[in-house]
Amino acid sequence: MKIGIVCYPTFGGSGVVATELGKGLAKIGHEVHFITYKQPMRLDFFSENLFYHEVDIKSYPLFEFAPYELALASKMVSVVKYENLDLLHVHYAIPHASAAYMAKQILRTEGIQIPVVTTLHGTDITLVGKDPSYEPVVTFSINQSDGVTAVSEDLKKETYQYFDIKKEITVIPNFIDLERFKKQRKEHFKLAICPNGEKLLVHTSNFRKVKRVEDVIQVFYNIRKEIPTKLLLVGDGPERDRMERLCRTLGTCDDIRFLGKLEAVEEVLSVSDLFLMPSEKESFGLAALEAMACEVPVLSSNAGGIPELNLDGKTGFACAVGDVEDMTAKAKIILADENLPGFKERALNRAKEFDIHQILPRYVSYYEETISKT
Ligand code: GMT
Repeated sequence: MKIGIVCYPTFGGSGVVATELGKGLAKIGHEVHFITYKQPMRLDFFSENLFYHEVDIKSYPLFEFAPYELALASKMVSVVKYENLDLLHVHYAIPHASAAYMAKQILRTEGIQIPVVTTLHGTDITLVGKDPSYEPVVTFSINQSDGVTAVSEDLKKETYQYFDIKKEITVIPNFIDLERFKKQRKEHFKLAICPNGEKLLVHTSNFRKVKRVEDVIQVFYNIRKEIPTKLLLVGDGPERDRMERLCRTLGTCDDIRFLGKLEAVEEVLSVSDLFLMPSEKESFGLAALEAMACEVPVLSSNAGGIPELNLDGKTGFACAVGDVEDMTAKAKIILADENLPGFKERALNRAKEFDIHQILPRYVSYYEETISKT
């Protein structure tokens, strides 16, 4: 097949999923055309089946906001037409699904039919999409898509709850490349960070409010009173400054390292004992899956789709959002020397259920089904 993939090319989970999906499809012989405003992260190599089309956003003094959606729709039209695409797969409803609808209508006037699959990732529904400033367009463009997928059962449920959706939503969970995300021998890292055999906690995110990074620091602070522990914070975003101030107030700065944005996050995960994800909302929790693939158990909130991935009491624990006391107690259970190996093994086994080789064929079948119906 010839597939066009539209996504946000930044560090966010939806962009990572879209990029890895495209790379996986290209590996098994499909031709994949990425359409975005910037070269996606992790797409920095040559493959005969991968193409990148940059959306050209023209500015003009009259525009306070350049109309990205129009530039995107125009680019979709030309790529579908000149590359003879069979299907467009847009990741994240806003504004990709509505731009795809516009492109589809334009192409129809030229006698070209292009099926559109929209994948919902989370904040496009739970945070941004249901805001009245976007809701009518989101509802319309989801209903106009030829196929709709969501990354968890919970996200599917929330979508039906908040929007008047007539379409069937198919759940295809996120996936992981186990050849990249696996425990690596990086003992020298561990020794450098934890010279006295301390336990190592880790959190990776885009440091937005929804991630509740303050709970990570608070849980760490509580554990450290009893167990020698260090904390690595990977990523960056709007909450970073406030978190640095919190560390100073709690007097924990010596035991916390802010690593910023890291491409090779698997190296840090390889030496970690516990991954923390106390998010307020999380449709799936891709970062937790990456940790589990590196044999790191997960202490999470039970928000959204996280419990579909992190099995409470088995691969870690899923506590109520904001219940820092319970999170501390559960973290201590996981970190106990007699429990940790079991949690690590079960985390890895669970991650294997989301192996890209198992999930990718589900997208391929979904594409074939959608094309045959259009
Ligand atoms: O979590 C974010 O802020 C980024 C966001 C995105 O759209 O890139 O992540 C969402 O999509 C990921 C990939 O499907 C999911 O793993 C995340 O759980 C989801 N985030 C939220 O629902 C908050």
